[in-house]
Amino acid sequence: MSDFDLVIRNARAVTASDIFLCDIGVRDGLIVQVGQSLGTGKCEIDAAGRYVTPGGVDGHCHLDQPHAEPIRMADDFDTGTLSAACGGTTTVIPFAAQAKGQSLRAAVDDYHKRAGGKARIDYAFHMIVSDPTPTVLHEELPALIQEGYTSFKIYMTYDDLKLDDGQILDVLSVAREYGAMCMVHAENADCIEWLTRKLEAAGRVAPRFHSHARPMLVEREATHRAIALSELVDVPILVVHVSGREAVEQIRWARGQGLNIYAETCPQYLFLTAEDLGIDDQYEGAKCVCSPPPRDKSNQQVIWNGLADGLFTVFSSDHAPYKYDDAAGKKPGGKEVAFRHIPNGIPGLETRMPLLWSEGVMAGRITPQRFVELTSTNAAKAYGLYPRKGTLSIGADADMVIWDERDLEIRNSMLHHAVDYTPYESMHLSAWPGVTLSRGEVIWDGSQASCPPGRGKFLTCDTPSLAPRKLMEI
Ligand code: DUC
Ligand code: ZN
Ligand code: ZN
Repeated sequence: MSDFDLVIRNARAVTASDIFLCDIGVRDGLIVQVGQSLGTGKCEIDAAGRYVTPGGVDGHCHLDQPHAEPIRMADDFDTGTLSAACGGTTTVIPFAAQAKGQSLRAAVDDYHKRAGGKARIDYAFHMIVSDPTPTVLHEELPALIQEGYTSFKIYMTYDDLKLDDGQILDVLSVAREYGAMCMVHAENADCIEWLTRKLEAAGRVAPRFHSHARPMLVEREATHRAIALSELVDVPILVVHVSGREAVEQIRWARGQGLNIYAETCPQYLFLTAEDLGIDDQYEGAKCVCSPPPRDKSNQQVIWNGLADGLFTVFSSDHAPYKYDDAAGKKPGGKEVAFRHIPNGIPGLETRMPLLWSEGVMAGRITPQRFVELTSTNAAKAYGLYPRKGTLSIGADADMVIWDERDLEIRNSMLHHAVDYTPYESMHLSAWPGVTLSRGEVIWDGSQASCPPGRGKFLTCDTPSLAPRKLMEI
């Protein structure tokens, strides 16, 4: 009779605070013991010489999010979560997006239908609030937060999603009263529209002009405004996909004021630059059109600094999967279109963790503990999943990655998403997940996935520990 369902032996275990050599005992999908020379397991994995980290929690990815015709996301919950598992991510939190005029509840119900029976790893939902009507503010949002949808994203740009400042103050007040985390996409919509029209009038519509229409100034201004609105309401916010120096400076300033401003960055701001959007009229740059756009080498260093020194709270993929050579993707209706009409986003669910382990930890830029904090622990804390997810403690779900240190070249053909490219094609890495475990089951063994559609469980979220309720009047 075995003591455990699974024992991982000789792990070099990493949490957000420590590294220690241990065996990890798993029963019924949970970590039940961490110690030396544990008893026997029905299954045993020898991790000698290898790091074992908590499974990744990707707190910002888009899967099967509805779009107007002809655009369609390449990944649904089936392919998206398969891809996540093979890259060491064991929990995803994509977005139930409210269309203007739609009830928030209807958006959440619809999203459950899209995920159910398909997700291969555990998942929770953020909401996107695009239409904060009195019913949404006073009935739907409070009720949904109390039911375990405790985070939502708001946009300061995109015509179909953006909120004005008064609307932002209204939703932030609800976040404060009910204890929810508000994620903010900070870019100034009017500046982008004005610049886009000028570029179009000059015939400058190739993909690379996407970055000319969204200079850092538009991100800096909106980041500052979002910080001010958060300060006015006295509620934390999490500024998502921070791209470079100017937004970073605003966030550093806010932190210096003692404000609870959290920040996220993503692989594209470490490994891509505006040059990846193409030269002259090349259309292939459409593959890297995302918002905010990648900046330049010096800004990549600013982002690395923020990852190393604690400025950033989370490192997410912002996986937004559109095929390149496809009428539903980067060539809408089968045509090469002006940059305004290129769907924004790049794939990255599977490459997020290996990129940061290889180029961050193994290259000596961040510690293993900081890696864990950025890719797993803090997302679990920011979105109400901690300590069930995001750590290697007794009672936590046995979600883990055992890292293989080996040289490899990223090829789209080795990835499991349904996108026809990766922005990181041919990049050299020195590590990849050798084993991914979800609730004690091996779902990726370094070459094969074994996580059927439907095995992923929906997670309701607690009040985020980084955004506790405040009941006092302002
Ligand atoms: N920008 C977003 O805000 N979301 C999806 C992808 C992108 O580029
Ligand atoms: Zn965004
Ligand atoms: Zn996004």
